[in-house]
Amino acid sequence: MNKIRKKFDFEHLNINVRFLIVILLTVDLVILGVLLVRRKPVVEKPIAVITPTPEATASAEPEPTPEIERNSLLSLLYHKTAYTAENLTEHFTSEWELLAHEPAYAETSNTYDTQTVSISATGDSLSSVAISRGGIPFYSGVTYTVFLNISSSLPRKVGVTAHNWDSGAAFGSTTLDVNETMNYYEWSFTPSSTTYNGGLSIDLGNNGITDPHTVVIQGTRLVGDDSNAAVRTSQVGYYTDEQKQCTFIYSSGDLFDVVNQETGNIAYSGAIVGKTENPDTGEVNYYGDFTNLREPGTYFIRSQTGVISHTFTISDDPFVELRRATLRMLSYQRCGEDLGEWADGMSHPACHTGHSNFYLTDVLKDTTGGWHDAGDYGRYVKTGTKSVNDLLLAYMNVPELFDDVNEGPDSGNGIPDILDEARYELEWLLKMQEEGGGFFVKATTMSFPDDFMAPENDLEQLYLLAPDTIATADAVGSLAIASRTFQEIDAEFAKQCLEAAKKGESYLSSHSEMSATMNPMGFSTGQYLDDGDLDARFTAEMALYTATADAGYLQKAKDIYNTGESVVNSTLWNNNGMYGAYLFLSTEGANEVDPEFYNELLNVLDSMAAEIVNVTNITPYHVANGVYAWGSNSTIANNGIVLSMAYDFTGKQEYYQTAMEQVNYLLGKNSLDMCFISGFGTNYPKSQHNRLSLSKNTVEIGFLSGGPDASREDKIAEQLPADTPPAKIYVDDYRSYSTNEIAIYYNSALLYLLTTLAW
Ligand code: 9MR
Ligand code: 9MR
Ligand code: ZN
Repeated sequence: MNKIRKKFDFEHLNINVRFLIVILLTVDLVILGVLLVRRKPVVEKPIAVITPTPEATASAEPEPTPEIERNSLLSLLYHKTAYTAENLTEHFTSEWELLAHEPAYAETSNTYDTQTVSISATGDSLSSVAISRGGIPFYSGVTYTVFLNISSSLPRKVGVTAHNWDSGAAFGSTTLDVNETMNYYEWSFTPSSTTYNGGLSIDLGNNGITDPHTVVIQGTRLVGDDSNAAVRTSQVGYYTDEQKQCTFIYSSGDLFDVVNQETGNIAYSGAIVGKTENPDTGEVNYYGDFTNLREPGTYFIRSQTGVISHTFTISDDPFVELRRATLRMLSYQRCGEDLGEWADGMSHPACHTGHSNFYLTDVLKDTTGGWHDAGDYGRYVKTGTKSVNDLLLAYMNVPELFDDVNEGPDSGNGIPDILDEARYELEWLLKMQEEGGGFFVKATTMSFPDDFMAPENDLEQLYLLAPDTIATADAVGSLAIASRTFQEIDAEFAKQCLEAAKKGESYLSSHSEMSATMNPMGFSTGQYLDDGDLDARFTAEMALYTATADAGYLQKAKDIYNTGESVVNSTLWNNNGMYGAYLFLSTEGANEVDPEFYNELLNVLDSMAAEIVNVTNITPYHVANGVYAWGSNSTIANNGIVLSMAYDFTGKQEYYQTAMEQVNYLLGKNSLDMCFISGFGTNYPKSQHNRLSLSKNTVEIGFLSGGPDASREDKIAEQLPADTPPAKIYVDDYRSYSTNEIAIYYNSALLYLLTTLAW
């Protein structure tokens, strides 16, 4: 793969610089900001949130123009999706010819749309007499149908064949039983290769009949049905210097153009290649590459057969607005705070303000604040912490991408909005710690409220469910990271985070067995079942080590690692050891402290990334997903995070590009034609499972949907046809919570990618 992009200006310093990114307590964040300055400041550029689609010319049955009908006997209603008078004319340059090989003899007389063939001698074979024509482009994989009315004064068999005019090779043929009655026939064929000089013949020679007779043919039509063909791109945009690809669904010809939306000019042309069967989508896919188009602008793709894409931009930062909206989504999820004017249609008074009851005790605790987890109003430690990690690491990676003007609740307070947002959850997290150091797993009502319940009206009793080692380890990790991030901003808060983290770690040390709190009888809110805590414990110890430089924590992390359990896999809420590995790898001097362990973790990260690339290489959309399960979009984003992390330390362009392909998938380069983030691209979810937007009757902006779930875990997904391929089991319907719910940790993963992959 080409070296397309260097992440840092000073590439040779790449790794050294990265050591500094996640810092020891002593390193000054301000200095870091300077060291990490990227090629250019973030330019505020308004990006149209809703981009217009080029006029679709799809399925309406085309009408041949009168001129064409006059001049021809075969109307080529060429390619359903692409029909225009212009290309119709083009395909009529070659006329029907009558061929009659001696001893055959025949004459034709043509009137409007009708051809009369008088055959006085049928010759030796069926093809001795034929009317035929060439010059018809046939594209492989497209199904063509010939429609005609035909009669014969003597009953007889008539042959119809489609072929390559130059080589004579047949694409298919059929025999029609024809008699005195004018009958209507249809016949379809699918060429197995493309030719620009295809031919059609109607064979009227000898097939047992030698007596003179007359055949009348009327209203012949040829339609190439490529109405299932489509082309998918990101519906938002591509970086100027990034690899740029589009995926074709079914045959769309051999060539494509990238058309400038404003001028109509062709900015780039390329080949459609790489035919691949796609079992996940049930499609045959092809792709086109337009990496070399680097001119900023708004474009769409048009294939040779006229299939067109949605519009997209090419620009120096196509994601300015998207990054803002993805972050602002978390502000909408704030619980216990009046969402003021900034929240527009989603404004509401403070919600869930009552104390929470530690279930089955008489303890009442203030646990107000934090984010609503998803489309429900539950607040869960296991997922909230994952989101905090994404925010803090995104900020620590590229602080200069974040400002204080995000039009969110704390904009203008002198602190980057992304840190305000993380802190909102962290303050809640601190309240979720019990005396012994453990963290309650969640604060929720017993069951989910009605789908249209406004947060401020959800007044059922809130409960805390018992601490477990998973939630506690997760909380320790996030608080320890925060203790570093906030050091420069608010040392007092940083200290509070660190102390809470240490106390949580003591709890973990005295609870060496995994515990996992389940829903007691009567509870039906999210369980977030997880089958192991070692990944979270590993990240907790590493976060504390990199926050304190206390070798004891490193030793514990190594001990966990050396249990032989696989703990460093991903950044998913339930499998998040990769955060710990990343923290260690990016800490200055880590490779000197423990070179062997450093290399071990680097190798694990590198090979995880290589494995993900392998998966993407066999999926035509280059998507890092083999199994479409609940939250598949988040799995995809998190695999993107692993790739991005691996890129940080290896500089392998392939990892960068593949990570970016995950973003492209989420933004529309997928079989469903969806930009999965509400309010962005042309075709985005408008009915997400989200109680806040449902109760306020608003389509929110910047919310990532969970995506296809082949297990069909709701009544709406169940209704999709039985043969729907896995990657298409998605419904933009709020009742389809298994495919169209939103969640804080879906958005945070996307935000991480949009940050670390930014130029
Ligand atoms: O709204 C709930 C959503 O947040 C959860 O992800 C989902 C699965 O636990 O459940 C949703 O609530 C549904 C409940 O489980 C069953 N009755 C219908 C509820 C939403 O329509
Ligand atoms: O992500 C969870 C999925 O794996 C489960 O099958 C499903 C049903 O229990 O719940 C999902 O998690 C939801 C949680 O229970 C409540 N908040 C929203 C979560 C995402 O949909
Ligand atoms: Zn609330």
